[in-house]
Amino acid sequence: MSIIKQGIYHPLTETTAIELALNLSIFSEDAKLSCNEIGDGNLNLVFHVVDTHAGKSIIIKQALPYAKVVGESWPLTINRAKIEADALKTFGRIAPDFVPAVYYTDDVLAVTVMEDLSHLLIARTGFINGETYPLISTHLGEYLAKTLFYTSDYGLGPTRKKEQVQQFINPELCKITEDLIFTDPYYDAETNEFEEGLRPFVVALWRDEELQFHVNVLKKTFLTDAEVLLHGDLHTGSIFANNSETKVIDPEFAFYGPAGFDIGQVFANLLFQVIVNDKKRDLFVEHIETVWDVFKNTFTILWETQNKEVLAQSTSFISYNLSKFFADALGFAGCELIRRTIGLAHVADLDGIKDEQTRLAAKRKSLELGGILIKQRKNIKDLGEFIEIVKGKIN
Ligand code: SR1
Ligand code: MG
Repeated sequence: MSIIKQGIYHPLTETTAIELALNLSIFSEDAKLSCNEIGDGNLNLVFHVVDTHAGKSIIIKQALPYAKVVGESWPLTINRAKIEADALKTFGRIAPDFVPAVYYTDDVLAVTVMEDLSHLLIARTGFINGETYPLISTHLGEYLAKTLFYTSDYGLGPTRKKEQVQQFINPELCKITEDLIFTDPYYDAETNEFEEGLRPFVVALWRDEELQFHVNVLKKTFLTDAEVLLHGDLHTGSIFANNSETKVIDPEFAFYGPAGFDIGQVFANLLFQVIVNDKKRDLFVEHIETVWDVFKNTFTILWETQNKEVLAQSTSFISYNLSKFFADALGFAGCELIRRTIGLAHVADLDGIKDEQTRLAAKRKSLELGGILIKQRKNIKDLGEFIEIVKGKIN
């Protein structure tokens, strides 16, 4: 008898996840499956289902009706599973090399069944363990260029684009970002988490009216600039990698927003390694340069060859757009540096530093660099100047 309740949402267990997997005909009927819940993120259950005999495996991801990082007191729509599955399919059509394959979705159970990427490692974990993944920045530059161009008005045409804007309306997950990235770190909010040694710097930040003005402007850009379909949470915990492959996972925060947001999150999460990884700092600086160079070159080619908008193909207009993306990306990177240091949901790059003084010094650098990027984003004229500022602040 089936133990999966039909038509009703309920959280899966390792046993019911196996039953679901057998029902999908991905494995043979007599397969002996084993299953482990391996979710270590902030929001979802993740089941790893394996048929060792046939050498086959899948991932079953299920949204919980609350934020796992906080508990049942923070209810959350399970509709995010549909947004995530739709985004994986959309990004998978545009950039198949960099997105896991989706095998099955169930909107009632809020389940997505997808390719198992366990031959790869979460990039943040890999970086902390000393990996540098030589191709990750080239791959991310290409992924960003393709997903951001092909979902824009210029790559998709205005009618299809508006249909997609509608499909990816994602108010609850956007609200999390609006609060946790653009609001809470800038006042004494309950969600903030920081160690006492940082308090003087945090209080100074709460009193910095110039900073708050610029964060307000960036938040307005996030709220209103429906330029492209964003991943929406593109930190290094949303990327699987090894030395030859890169896969972008977890787009449950996907929505139409400013292109610079995804780029900025990638910059910021590479900057954490620039800040903490003395021995490999130059390699992570190079990764940031490569992400932008590959993004810019690939996006420009797509713009010039695939543009649906006749009048858009002027040098001055592409350069206007790239400058906007770059300035926005620097500002959003600054916001990400600050929120991951003093807000809810930190990063192990910083929190994992054992020595207190070293950790506090790294966190201060993150806050300072974040503030500079937010305030100076429109005055930083190019990549070279950005990198000079980073090096000046970190060394
Ligand atoms: C309550 S969710 C906290 C954070 O985890 C996700 O990965 C996003 O980064 C979000 O801001
Ligand atoms: Mg996530």
